[in-house]
Amino acid sequence: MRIDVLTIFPNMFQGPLQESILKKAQEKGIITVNTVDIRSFSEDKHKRVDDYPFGGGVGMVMKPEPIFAAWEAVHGSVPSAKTRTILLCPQGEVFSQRKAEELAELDHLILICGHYEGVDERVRDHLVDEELSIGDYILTGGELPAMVVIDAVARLLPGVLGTYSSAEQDSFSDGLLEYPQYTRPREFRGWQVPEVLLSGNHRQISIWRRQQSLLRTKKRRPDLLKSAQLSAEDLELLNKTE
Ligand code: 9D3
Repeated sequence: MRIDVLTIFPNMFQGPLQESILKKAQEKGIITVNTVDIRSFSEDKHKRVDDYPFGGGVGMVMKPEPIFAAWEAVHGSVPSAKTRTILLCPQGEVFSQRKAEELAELDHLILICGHYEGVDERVRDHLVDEELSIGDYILTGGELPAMVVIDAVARLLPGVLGTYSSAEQDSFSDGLLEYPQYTRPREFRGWQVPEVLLSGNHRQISIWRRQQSLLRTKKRRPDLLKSAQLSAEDLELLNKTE
């Protein structure tokens, strides 16, 4: 997969892309991430990328010309690719695991990072296929959201994660929160690891974990519990709260 990121802050991407799994995914050639500095496409003598809003109002609006020029420089760079152009902006549809799975099927993503108070509407109308937000809180720009999308999509591509983690991902799809996990030592500052996990009784362990997942989801994310597929045993585990 090729990912082009159109941004006025290309340096923001260097940290996250040069560590850990995203670094490996690039080294393995599974993803290629190319940041494009929108400012370098400004024809303005001051290299301006924003301007005052027509009609007045506070803040600045990102100009269309440098964004269109930057897009034209990368669009078509993957021949016959399934390509999608996505604008990261607060008005977008909220990004989800389902959306990450959908995007992981494509060959070429072009991510445009919004900034200032907004982006000229002609970018949305004539360049962008889809707008995404990462949630209901206000950030300073679309760069961190673009990194979130890259991270969530990249880990789904074949070969990025080990087989163990990929299988684990399937179990997450039951839509419950994870159970509590422990490692050595058995006692830390007087706090014990739950006895059942040391018992060697694998049936009891998996029942305990399932119950913990259910109870935790009920308490913290009742919205998830409503859409989860629960068995008769699950309902029993939820009701017998010791
Ligand atoms: C004055 C109205 N604001 C819209 C809610 C203006 C505004 C605030 C913040 C315009 C742009 C931004 C910068 N944020 C993003 O570009 C952004 C974002 C976000 O702030 N939250 C969650 N997801 C995203 S995706 C892009």
